[in-house]
Amino acid sequence: MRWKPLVAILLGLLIVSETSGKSTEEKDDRQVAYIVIDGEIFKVYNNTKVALDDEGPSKYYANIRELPIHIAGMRLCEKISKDYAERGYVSQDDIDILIKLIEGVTKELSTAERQMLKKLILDDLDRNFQIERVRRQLISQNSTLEITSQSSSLPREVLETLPKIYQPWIDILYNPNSVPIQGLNPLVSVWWYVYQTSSGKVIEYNLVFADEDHPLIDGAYDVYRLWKYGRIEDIEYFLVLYSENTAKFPDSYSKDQNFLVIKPEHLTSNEQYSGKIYINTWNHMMSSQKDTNPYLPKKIWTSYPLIHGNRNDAHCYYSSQC
Ligand SMILES: [Ca+2]
Ligand SMILES: [Ca+2]
Repeated sequence: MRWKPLVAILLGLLIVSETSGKSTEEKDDRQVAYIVIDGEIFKVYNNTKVALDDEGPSKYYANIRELPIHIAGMRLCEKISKDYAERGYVSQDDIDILIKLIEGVTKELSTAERQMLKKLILDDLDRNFQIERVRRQLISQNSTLEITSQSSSLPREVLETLPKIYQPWIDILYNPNSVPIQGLNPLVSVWWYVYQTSSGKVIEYNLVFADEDHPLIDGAYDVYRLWKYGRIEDIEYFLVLYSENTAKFPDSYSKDQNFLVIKPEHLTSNEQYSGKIYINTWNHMMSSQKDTNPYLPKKIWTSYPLIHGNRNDAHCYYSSQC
């Protein structure tokens, strides 16, 4: 009968931790205040902690003393994105200043790490440009078919193409000893949207992950994404060309890259759609045919929140910028 006292102790510990957890939250809630800077509203807890992203499952808080750097970073990201959209290139000085600002709220990077971050930022700018191009193409072929978001009336082409998503467990489970790939980046939701084009129906699937973790410069890259997108969640997409049963990955194709690739390439390709989506890299590049990490155990997602909306709807649901 020795287990009884042990169970009682364990239950006691659970009750204590539950109670203390709640009291901390209540204390935070009581002391919440707001600060408005340059038209943006920030939530401040206990006069010290600022919520920079508290939409969706992943949160990002910063010390209030760092707030001016974060705001400067957000504004510079806006300018860089605008310059890139208008001119097709950006000032190297702006990118260097952006990286200095990122270092100001994370840590000093080595020369190699700075180069790595610069490449990630330039790839990201280019990628958004390409994604916008694909969206315009779809819309120009689109006869604006809007389909209801009621799950009871999910269209047949969505029911028939819902993906099974294969994600490595190391990306999902929390592993504090595996720095910086600590996990906790599970699939959060799947968004669907149907375009009626001149060559048939095209289903857009956006997959939302709680975060993504770069193997070497995760903190710095997270801050860039936070400034640029107003969220920590990572959103990747693919299209299913229904009549051909083809999956198209615009800048989201992994090819042969595997999970821990240091300098991932955002590739574009079409494959026969298998109904399976393999998440092959840490930044969630995909393939419908090839698992590039056959030795990593995986979670197969067959259950997930399924939400009607396009890429921008998914972005705005999780971003503090919309
Ligand atoms: Ca991360
Ligand atoms: Ca990603």
